Amino acid sequence: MVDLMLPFGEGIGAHAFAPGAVLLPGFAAPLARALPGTLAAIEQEAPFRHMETPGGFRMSVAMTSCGTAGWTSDRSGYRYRREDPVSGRPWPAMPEAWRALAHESAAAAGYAGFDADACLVNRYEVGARMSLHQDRDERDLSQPVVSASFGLPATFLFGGPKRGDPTVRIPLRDGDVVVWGGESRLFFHGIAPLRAGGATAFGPRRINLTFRRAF
Ligand code: MD3
Ligand code: FE
Repeated sequence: MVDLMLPFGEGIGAHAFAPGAVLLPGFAAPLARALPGTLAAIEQEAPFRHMETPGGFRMSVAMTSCGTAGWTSDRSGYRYRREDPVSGRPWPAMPEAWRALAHESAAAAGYAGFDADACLVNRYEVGARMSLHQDRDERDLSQPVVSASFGLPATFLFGGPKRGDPTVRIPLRDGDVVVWGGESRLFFHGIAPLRAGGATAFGPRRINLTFRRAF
């Protein structure tokens, strides 16, 4: 546990819980108040949608993106694109406060100079889940991924470099940030089905932002 004094953290600590991964509890709390309005603006240009996996399954998580690159999945595979295939237009701009959060979080975790060009916005309703996967569609896998969680808590499933490796369950709560770099960058991970909970400022759901350097 290392103490940090940074603009996004208020007397919080950082926990390194896997090789290269650092949990920054509450680090994203300053973004929470503006989140519903910011999401509404993004959603207006690039609505949440349930993408299809290459194998033909509908994802239970609804997704959209902002930034110069957005992540997409369809029958032809996973990839980042400069345009949203739904509108044919560029993705909405990444809000400056979000970009700054990603940069400051990465720096606090020891990854200076992180400049995200993509923010994938995941929306979980009760029951939605994300099965175990690796994130490897980004060009430079030496760049970390920064994730920020809002709303209902979720159980994050964290494995190892091989699909069959045992998983540990880590609670991710409103305002938590995790920086995934080093070895953990390619570890298998997922989200257990979201459990019902109380209300949030944006309804009974969870929002996860993942910041990436895609191109
Ligand atoms: C570890 N999202 O979008 S966030 C994803 O809560 C994704 O929506 C989950 O996995 C969510 O790809 C988990 C934590 C996370 C995100 C990206 C990672 C952990 C990661 C990339 C590499 C290693
Ligand atoms: Fe992932």
